[in-house]
Amino acid sequence: MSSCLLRFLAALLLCALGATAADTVDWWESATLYQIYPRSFMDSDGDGIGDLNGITSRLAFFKEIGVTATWISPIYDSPMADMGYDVRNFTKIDPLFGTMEDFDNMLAKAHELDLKLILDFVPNHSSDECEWFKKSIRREDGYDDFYVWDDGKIDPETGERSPPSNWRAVFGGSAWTWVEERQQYYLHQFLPQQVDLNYASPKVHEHMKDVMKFWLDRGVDGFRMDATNFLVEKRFENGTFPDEPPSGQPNNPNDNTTLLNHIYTRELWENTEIIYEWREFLDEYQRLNGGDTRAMIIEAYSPIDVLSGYISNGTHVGGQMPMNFNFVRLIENSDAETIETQVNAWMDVVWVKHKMANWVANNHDNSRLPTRMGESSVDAMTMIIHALPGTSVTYYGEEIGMPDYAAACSGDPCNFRDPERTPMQWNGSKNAGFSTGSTWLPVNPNYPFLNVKVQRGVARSSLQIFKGMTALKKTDAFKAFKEDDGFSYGALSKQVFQVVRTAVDREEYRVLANLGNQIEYFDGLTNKTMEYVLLNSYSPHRYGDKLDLSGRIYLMPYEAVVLRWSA
Ligand SMILES: *[C@@H]1O[C@H](CO)[C@@H](O)[C@H](O)[C@H]1NC(C)=O
Ligand SMILES: *[C@@H]1O[C@H](CO)[C@@H](O)[C@H](O)[C@H]1NC(C)=O
Ligand SMILES: *[C@@H]1O[C@H](CO)[C@@H](O)[C@H](O)[C@H]1NC(C)=O
Ligand SMILES: *[C@@H]1O[C@H](CO)[C@@H](O)[C@H](O)[C@H]1NC(C)=O
Ligand SMILES: *[C@@H]1O[C@H](CO)[C@@H](O)[C@H](O)[C@H]1NC(C)=O
Ligand SMILES: *[C@@H]1O[C@H](CO)[C@@H](O)[C@H](O)[C@H]1NC(C)=O
Ligand SMILES: CC(=O)N[C@H]1CO[C@H](CO)[C@@H](O)[C@@H]1O
Ligand SMILES: [Ca+2]
Ligand SMILES: [Ca+2]
Repeated sequence: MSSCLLRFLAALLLCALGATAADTVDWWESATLYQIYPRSFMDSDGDGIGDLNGITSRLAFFKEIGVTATWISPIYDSPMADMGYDVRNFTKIDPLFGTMEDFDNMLAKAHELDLKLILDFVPNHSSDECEWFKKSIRREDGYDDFYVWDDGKIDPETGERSPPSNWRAVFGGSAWTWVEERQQYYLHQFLPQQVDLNYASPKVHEHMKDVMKFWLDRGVDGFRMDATNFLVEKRFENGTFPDEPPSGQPNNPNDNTTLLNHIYTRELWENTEIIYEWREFLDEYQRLNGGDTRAMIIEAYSPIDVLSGYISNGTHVGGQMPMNFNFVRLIENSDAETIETQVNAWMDVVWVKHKMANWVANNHDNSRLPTRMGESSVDAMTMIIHALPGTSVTYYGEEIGMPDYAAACSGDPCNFRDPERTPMQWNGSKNAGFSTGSTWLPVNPNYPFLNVKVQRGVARSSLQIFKGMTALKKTDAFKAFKEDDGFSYGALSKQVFQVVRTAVDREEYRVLANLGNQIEYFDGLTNKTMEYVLLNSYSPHRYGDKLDLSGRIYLMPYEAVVLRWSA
C-alpha cells in the first residue's frame, strides 16, 4: 500500500473516531447552563422588576460569555406567594414579566443566537388561585380528586376534628389546611397557597403533559422539574395517611420539617416512575417533531442513589440531568480535600453508572458562593466548576462574583432568601443598569466597582476568567471527557485542587487552584512544560509564561491558574 493511501485511511479512521466522539456528547451533556432569575435579571419598562423583554435585550451577553443554554425560574401567571413557584395558570405568562408575544419573541431571538432555553416547571403544586383548585373545591367533574383531600381524624370522645396526619410544611406549620366550603383538608408540602397535586389521579398526569406540550409546541428546549422529591405521598388503601416518625432533630427554621423523618412524604419510588413517564413523553415528542433532545433537568435535594435512579434504573430512562448540589454545601473552611470529597460523592455513583456530571454552586435558594466561601475563592471555583467534566451551571451574577447583600432582606419577618436575589449588576449607572425605576429589591451598593461593564476586557477579572473557562469547554481536550484518560482530578494537598483535561497525545489543560492562604509547592507533577493561559489576580505570573512541571513549582496564597500543553 502506498504511504499516501495509508495516510488517507488513517485520516478516515480519525475522522470516524472524531465523529463518534462528538456524536455521543449531546448538547446538554457539556453545556454551559445559566440560571436566569427573571425578577432580578433585567427590567425593560422601569417598574423595578425584571421581565422577558429585559432578558431578550441581554441575550447577546450570553453569547459574549460563552453560555450555551439558559433556564428561567417561573414566569407563569402567579399571585407570587412564593415568587412564582405558586402557579395560577401554567400556560399563561404573568403580566409582571410580559406577554406570550414577548415570550415567543425571546425564544425566537435566543434560537437565532443558537442558545437553548429551558423552562422551570413546577409539577408538585399549583397556586390555591388556580382554576383547577377552584373546580376541585366544588368537586367538579374530573377535578374532585385533582388535589389530595381528606376529612381528617375525628376524636371519638370529643368529636373534635384534627388533620389527617402529623405532616409538616417546609415553610412552617401543618401540611394540611381546612377548607370550609368542601369540608375537607388539603395537602401542601410548601406554603398553604401551594396546593399539592394528586398524582394518584390520571387526570393530573394528563394535564401536566398537556402543559408540557403547550410549551414544547412553542419551541422550548426542555424543562427543569422543581422539587420532584415531593411529588407523591404515602396513602394507605383504606385512604388514611400514616404519621411520620420523629427524627430526633430540633426544628430548623430554614426548613420547618426537620422534626420528622420523611419516610412518607419524600423520595417515594413513585416519583421516579413519574420522571420515567415524562421522559417517555419527551422522547416521543422528539420522535414525532424532530429537532434536538428536549432535556429534563431535575431539582431535588435527594440522596445520591435517588438522583442516580432518576436518570435510569437499567431498564427505564428518566431525566438527563439531576442537579448536583454538592458544591452548594461548600463553606468558609472548605478546602481542596472537601472539594475532592464532594466531587467523588457524585462521580463515584452517577459518573460511574451514567457518565453524567454537572456542577451547581449557587441558586436562588442558597447564599452565594463568595459569601459562603470567601471572595478569594471565587475565581478558583469558576476554574474548577468549568474544568470538571460535564455541565457547568451558573446562577446569574456568579460570573462576576456577586456576593449576597444581607440588607436586601425585605418584609417582616425578613425573607431569608432575598440576599441572593438582588438585581444583576450590569454597569455603574443608576441601579447598576438593571432598571430606571425603584427596584423590587435594593441593588447591592458595591455595584459601582462590581459589575459586568468594569470587568469586561480586564485580564484577571472574574468575568474574563469565566469567559476563558467557557472557551476552554469548546476545545478538544475538554470535549474528550467521556474517553478513558480524558480527565483526572484531586486534592494535591489540603489546600490545592487540581483538574487535568486531556486529548491524549495532542493537548492538555491543568487547573491548579490554591484555596488556602499559604504558599504551596509540588515536585514533578508531570514531565511536561506548560504555558499559563488563565490566571487569577493572586498569581504573580504572566500570560504566556512557561512552567516546567518536572521540577518544583510554587503556588501563591489563593493563586489559581490554568496551564496548557500541546503536542
Ligand atoms: C390559562 O390562561 C389561558 C390564557 O389566558 C386560558 O385560555 C386558560 O383557560 C387558562 N387556564 C386555566 C387552567 O386557568
Ligand atoms: C418556618 O416557620 C416559621 C413560622 O411559621 C416561619 O417564620 C419561617 O419563615 C419558616 N421557615 C421557612 C423556611 O419557611
Ligand atoms: C388503614 O390501613 C393501615 C395500614 O394497613 C392501618 O395501619 C390503619 O389502622 C388503617 N386505618 C383505618 C382507619 O382503618
Ligand atoms: C425500573 O423501574 C420500572 C418502573 O418502576 C420497573 O418496571 C422496572 O422493573 C425497573 N427496572 C429494574 C431493573 O429495576
Ligand atoms: C447601563 O445600562 C443601562 C441599561 O442598558 C444603560 O441605559 C446605561 O447607559 C448604561 N450605563 C453605562 C455607563 O454603560
Ligand atoms: C517522567 O519521565 C520519566 C522518564 O521518562 C519517567 O520515569 C517518569 O515516570 C515520568 N514522570 C511523569 C510524572 O510522567
Ligand atoms: C432550588 C429551587 O428551585 N427551589 C424551589 C423548590 O421548590 C419550592 C417550592 O416550589 C420553591 O420555593 C423553591 O424556590
Ligand atoms: Ca419590568
Ligand atoms: Ca406532592
